[in-house]
Amino acid sequence: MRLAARPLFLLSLLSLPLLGAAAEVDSLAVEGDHVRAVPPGSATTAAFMTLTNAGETDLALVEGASPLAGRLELHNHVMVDGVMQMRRVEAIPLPAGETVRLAPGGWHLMMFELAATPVEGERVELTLTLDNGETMTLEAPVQRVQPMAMDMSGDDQGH
Ligand SMILES: [Cu+2]
Repeated sequence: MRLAARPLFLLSLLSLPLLGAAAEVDSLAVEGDHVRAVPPGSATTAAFMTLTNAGETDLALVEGASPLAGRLELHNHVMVDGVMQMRRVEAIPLPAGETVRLAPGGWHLMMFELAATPVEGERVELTLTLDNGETMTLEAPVQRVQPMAMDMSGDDQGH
């Protein structure tokens, strides 16, 4: 039952320190993390954020997980024969000194097998794993996200 299941994976705001959505692991800063609000019954959604590697060592995001999603994949959009398609990738590179945006039409965290519908205003726990073994956990707010115009023609809509 959807409503009963929700507290298992959506965090209680009362139990959280008031740190905001940003998180930091050593040299990596996360800003603007959010999960796309989707219509009830949707099987998938996506998470977006801006990652800045302020250190001197190249990093890569190699894994993501969330209690909301039975499966989470790293995705990118690529142009194939003039058509934008989503592709699973093994890693999202985070070069030293650079800022990488996970945004509609580009890199994103694809969330499958949703345990419930993420509703605007809620927060969703996301755990990111880097190639150096470090992990960070975010509490990403659920927000409405405009799909990229090119997504509208295919079944990749909204990712
Ligand atoms: Cu995707």
